Amino acid sequence: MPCTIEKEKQHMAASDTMRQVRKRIKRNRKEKQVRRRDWLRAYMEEPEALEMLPQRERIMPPGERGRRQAVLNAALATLEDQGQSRAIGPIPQGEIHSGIVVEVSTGLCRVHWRGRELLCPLRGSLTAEDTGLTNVVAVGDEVVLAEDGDGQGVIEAILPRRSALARPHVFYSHLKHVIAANVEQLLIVASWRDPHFWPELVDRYLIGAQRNKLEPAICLNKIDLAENPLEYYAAVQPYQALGYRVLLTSALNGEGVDELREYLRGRSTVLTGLSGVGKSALLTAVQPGLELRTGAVNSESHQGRHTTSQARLWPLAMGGAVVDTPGIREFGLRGLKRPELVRFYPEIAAEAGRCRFANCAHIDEPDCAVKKAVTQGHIPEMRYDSYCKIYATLED
Ligand SMILES: Nc1nc2c(ncn2[C@@H]2O[C@H](COP(=O)(O)OP(=O)(O)OP(=O)(O)O)[C@@H](O)[C@H]2O)c(=O)[nH]1
Ligand SMILES: [Mg+2]
Ligand SMILES: [Zn+2]
Repeated sequence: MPCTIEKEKQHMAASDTMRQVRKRIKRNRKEKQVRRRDWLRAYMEEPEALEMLPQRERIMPPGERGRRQAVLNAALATLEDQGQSRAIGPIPQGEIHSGIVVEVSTGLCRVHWRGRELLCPLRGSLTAEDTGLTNVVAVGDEVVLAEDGDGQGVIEAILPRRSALARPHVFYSHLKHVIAANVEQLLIVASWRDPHFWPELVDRYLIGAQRNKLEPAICLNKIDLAENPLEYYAAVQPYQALGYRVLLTSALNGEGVDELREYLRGRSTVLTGLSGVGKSALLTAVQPGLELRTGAVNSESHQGRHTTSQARLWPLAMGGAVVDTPGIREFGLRGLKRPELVRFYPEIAAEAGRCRFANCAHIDEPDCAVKKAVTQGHIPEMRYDSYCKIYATLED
């Protein structure tokens, strides 16, 4: 098997180099006839000789593209193999009446089951061992219950997840913590002020959504606190230009809440963002009966006070469900390698092909087309800044 992959990589590298050579030949047909013949001969006789071509020629060293592809495939493979699509515990034969976990606390889960809400312990044999995860059960999980005599239930098994929002655990960073299971969309909530809009965190969540295969959208809340709407229009424009859905809201005066309601209708959505941005306030505005606890932001630090302390799933009367989560300051991207980061910045990737060095990281290399595009205003500075900050935290 490894042998086949190796062959495939070599083949990819060779055909890619050939393609580059052909392109080059076409471009230079008129003025550089002699050189073209030299290249071709060099390639036919000694493919490695192409390594000696100046970097300006935009020809990657043999094997470079294959190497990049292998790194990327490895990254994607680890994402797919998150141990989340396996059932945990024995699944009974025949018809299953599963319940949905709406809240998890130590040793106990609140489960919606046959129209009732039960507090259920987990069967002791269920463990997260070998899953690469720190938690065996998460909000949104579908579980199989065994009823005991007193109308209470015990969680016997956790059904395979269709999707999940997971992030590296804060302390055991080689393991992941599932924030919410079986959700379709990730609503990244930020506030314009109190706490201040923080693009790097938004970008981290966007990357997290893509890695978790969830559809992201950005909600910029507290727009009532802006002096001039032009300020926040400019901040969200780069995201709109990339095709991300952006909702502009105020839970205080109701602006944008109708649009938010339509976005949530009939879908399962997890809300995430810093403490104090207004996640719980927005959900209460969408469905007034919810009356979720909200907490004032500290007037000096402009930070929230972690009012929501547990993730909780709420079914929506109009159809769909939302998971309100506690504010998260960090969204680690462990496992993502530096060369892969650019994939998550399409506007940077679009310019990267024109850099002098094929392996340009766009940080401090000479003749970097990306940096030039930033100076010329073709790439938003805000996005480039967050690219550099995130790049600095990743492994090679
Ligand atoms: N001015 C203004 N204040 C808002 C808005 N939305 C929420 N707030 C206030 O911001 C504070 C924090 O709101 P929460 O809903 O508790 O924030 P949260 O994101 O749920 O915070 P955590 O539960 O700590 O993660 C509360 O005092 C809200 O009243 C808004 O659109 N405008
Ligand atoms: Mg909250
Ligand atoms: Zn560059």
